[in-house]
Amino acid sequence: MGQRKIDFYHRFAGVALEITLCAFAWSAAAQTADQAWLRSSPDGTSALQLRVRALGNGLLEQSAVRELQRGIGGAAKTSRLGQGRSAGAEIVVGTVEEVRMAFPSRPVPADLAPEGYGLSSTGSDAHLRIVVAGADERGTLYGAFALLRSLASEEDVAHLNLRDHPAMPVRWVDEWDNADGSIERGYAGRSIFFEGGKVRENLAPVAEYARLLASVGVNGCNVNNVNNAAPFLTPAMLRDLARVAGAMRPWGVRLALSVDIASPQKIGGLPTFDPLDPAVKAWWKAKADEIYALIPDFAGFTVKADSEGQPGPASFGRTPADAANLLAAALQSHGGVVLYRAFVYNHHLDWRDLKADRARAAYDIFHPLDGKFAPNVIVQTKEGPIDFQAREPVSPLFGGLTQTSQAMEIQVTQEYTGQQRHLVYLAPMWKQVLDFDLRSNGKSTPVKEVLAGAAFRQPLGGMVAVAGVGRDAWLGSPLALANLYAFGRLAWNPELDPAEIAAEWTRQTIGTNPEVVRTVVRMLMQSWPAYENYTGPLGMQTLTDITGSHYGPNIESSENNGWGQWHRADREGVGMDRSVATGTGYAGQYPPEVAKRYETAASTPDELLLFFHHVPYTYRLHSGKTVIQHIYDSHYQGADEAAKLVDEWASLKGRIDTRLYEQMRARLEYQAGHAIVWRDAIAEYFLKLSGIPDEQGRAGHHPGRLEAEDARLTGYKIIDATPWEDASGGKAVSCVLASENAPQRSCTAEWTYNGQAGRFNIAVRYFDLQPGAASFIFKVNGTTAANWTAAAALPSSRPHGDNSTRRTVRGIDLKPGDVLRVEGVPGQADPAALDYIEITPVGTGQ
Ligand code: GCV
Repeated sequence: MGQRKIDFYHRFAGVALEITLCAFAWSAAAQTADQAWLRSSPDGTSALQLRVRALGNGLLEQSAVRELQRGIGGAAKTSRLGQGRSAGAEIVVGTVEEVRMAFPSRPVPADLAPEGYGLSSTGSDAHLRIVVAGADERGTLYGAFALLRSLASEEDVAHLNLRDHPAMPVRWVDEWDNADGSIERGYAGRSIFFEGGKVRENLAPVAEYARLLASVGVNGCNVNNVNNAAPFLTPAMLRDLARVAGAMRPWGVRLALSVDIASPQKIGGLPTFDPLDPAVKAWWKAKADEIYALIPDFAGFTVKADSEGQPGPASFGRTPADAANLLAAALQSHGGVVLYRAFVYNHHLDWRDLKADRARAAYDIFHPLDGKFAPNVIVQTKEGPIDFQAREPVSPLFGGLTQTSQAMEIQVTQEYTGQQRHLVYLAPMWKQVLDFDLRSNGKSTPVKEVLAGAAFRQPLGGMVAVAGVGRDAWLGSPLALANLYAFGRLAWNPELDPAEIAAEWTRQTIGTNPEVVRTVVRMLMQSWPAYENYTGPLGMQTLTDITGSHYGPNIESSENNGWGQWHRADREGVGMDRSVATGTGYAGQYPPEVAKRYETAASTPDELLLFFHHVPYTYRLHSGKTVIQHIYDSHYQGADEAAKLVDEWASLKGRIDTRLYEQMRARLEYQAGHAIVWRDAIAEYFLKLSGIPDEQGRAGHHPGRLEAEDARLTGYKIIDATPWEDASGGKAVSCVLASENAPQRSCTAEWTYNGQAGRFNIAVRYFDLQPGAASFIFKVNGTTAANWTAAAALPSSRPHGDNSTRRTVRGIDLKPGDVLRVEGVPGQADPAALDYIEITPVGTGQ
């Protein structure tokens, strides 16, 4: 879209526009799109005298008109636009054919691509007419949203003449919702679709979600988990699912379902689910017919098979192509597609075998099947070869399937990237992947062109985001919504710049004040590099609890098991040798130019070095640093960057909605504290393992830290942390509940301050366990300086990096001899476990 400077508002209002977030949006009780980026008039009326009309009667055109009325009303109210000056002006919405018939003399784009639109305006003031012409009905809706985005971005809508269309046909979200209302890897409460084994009665949030999706061009929503999908194909559930499809239909979002390939046996009563068995084929055909009778615009199936315990065609010696084509045949006459996931791997690998490599699996299994898939099958591949880590190389499969339509799966729900408790704007990562040039046949082959079907001339292709929205304000954290927005925008146009997308989102969501926009964009853009720095840099992957929560640090959890997320850290060095010459051979799965780059440590970029090579800790990076020093430096840098996010946000106080400000302030402070938990766990783990000190003397030295295990303890018992790196010094104290009959009422840890007199910030690091809510009181010389309840919903029920939390009490005056005391009061099963207090002079850190 062009960068024309606005005079629309001046035309209508003659006032400068500065939209500030309205308080109603963040406090709304019902779950609405207003909680995300679609702001509308508080009372639903339009203050702007601008007629909006549709030329046709189609459902989507009506939605487009309603949306324009609502959006323009909102812009008018919030921007205090004057009334009446635009009387007579109008916005007209229609398909290209309708526009041509209504305005025969008006030039109309003749060759719009499917789902595309043209926006144009003629006349001025009372005679202004803006025409939204869609290639089809969906195009009219997308055009309407584009017009609203132009308004929010202050572009000149009085001189419009532009057209646009989506780069890729498949732009879906996948939800991993279970029928019981839980969501696999969801971090925003319970399902908006299901509860108690059924579709929810109230589907208003589903309609609002579809509205949000449509506003960024998303055209499909797969509503159920890829694990345990069989119950979703029962006749009763399908009838209920038709209501879900109905709720999304006005927004052009088609329903899709994850299916269990063993369904003919599990729910169909057949003795087999062999994809080549005629009875199985007939079962799927009848099932597809049943679905389309209920949901005529049904989009298709997503399949996870032979993966992580899900059944698959391998049980019968059949291939993924056999299974995909079975489903494709059933859907074909109805226009449905199959998204067959390439996330197929053996999770019982032998970790002692240095040639074993999970990263190889997708290519090894799917590349030999290239050309064998039916035309309505799309192979859906995660962006990297492992599993949504903080950084991975691009999956080589994108270059390995030249005769198959492909989609890329990414995660909006932040499974391995902070679970929405950490601000991590992922669009820069996705953009790197989209732009990555695979150099297939020695020619430019960026991933985005593969997904558009253009690189290898395939009929289909696209992007799919595992979204994980729930009832808690969609994604739990207000700023996490920038990821959902950015996914839609990049799937529509992968050429867009993530910073521009962030600015666009901020203007629509938080405010248009240029300083506010600059600050929020800076924060978003800094957030992924910061997270990568304090979790797992150099391509080591996220060094988290691989077999559990996927949240806090747990460095060895990936080793000595069959899951294959190995980093192979030992006393001498770290990293996985994936070279062809001496390693697993994974590097050789890329087209030759890229394979050559990754084959040697010297030619591999620093950020992926340890993904491809096992090197000594003393190995020098291109940056000139040794690997071990980089590990120390990046973790300290990442934690500092997380602390800066708090300061940046603080600069917005009073300039943005108060409730939003407070919500995010608390989240960012938590993140800054948890970044220190991460930093210390990893820096100290590698210090101990390598025995090589940090040149800057930081790792393992914490001058202001007073350990709980060294305190004068009353009631508290010293415990060993597991893993050891998750608590400072490997130990903590726990106010262990003695027994149900004689529970500990409270415990205390007390220290005498021996440092210099001055003013300090004092961080208290404790463990906020599930279930229960312990409380803490921090006292200086017997006077309470702070008290709080530890009631956050963090993973894990034992003291662990998942729930290790820092709370900073600021501006405390201390002199030698002062007594510092933490009183912990257990709450249910939360024993008020405590790690340390840390005293830092004000102005020198957290
Ligand atoms: C739906 C990872 C996640 C699983 C998820 C799986 C997948 O392993 O941790 O929760 O299962 O990916 O993508 O199928």
